[in-house]
Amino acid sequence: MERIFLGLGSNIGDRAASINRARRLIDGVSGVRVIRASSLIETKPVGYEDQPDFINAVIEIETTLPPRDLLFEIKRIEREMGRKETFRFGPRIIDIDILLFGDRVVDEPGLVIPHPRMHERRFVLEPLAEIAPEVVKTLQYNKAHNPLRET
Ligand code: PH2
Ligand code: MG
Ligand code: MG
Repeated sequence: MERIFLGLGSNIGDRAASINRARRLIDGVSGVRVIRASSLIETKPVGYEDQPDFINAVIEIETTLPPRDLLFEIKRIEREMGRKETFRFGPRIIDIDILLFGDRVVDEPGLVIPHPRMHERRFVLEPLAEIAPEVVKTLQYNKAHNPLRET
């Protein structure tokens, strides 16, 4: 069984309600089931700092959908929840990112898996470690032993 993890974030409006609603909408997609959810944590904005604090969480799902179709459903839910395109790393009512899709590697326009910045983001690693500590250990092992790593 492939283990699939999604990152959720919100820093506009009722942030906790938006995370919970996103979780329910994801669970409601046909062919998708949420099997584990982390706690909600409050985090300082990373990347672009002049914006409100976030609430973040990570969920584990099972799905029969391939990554592209899952991404399509995620984008539909973001739109349905009122997400407006602002600027990169800017404030958002909901952000849903595919972090890991088993051990698949995808690098296409608009879809990169594993999520390229997840390894350096505490707002991802902390809730991920809560629901899947062995996955975070593997990520950190791979990062430490990858001969192509920088520095
Ligand atoms: N998402 C970003 C940029 N910065 N910072 C926090 N704390 N949480 C986020 O979810 C987040 C961020 C881009 O998606
Ligand atoms: Mg994001
Ligand atoms: Mg996103």
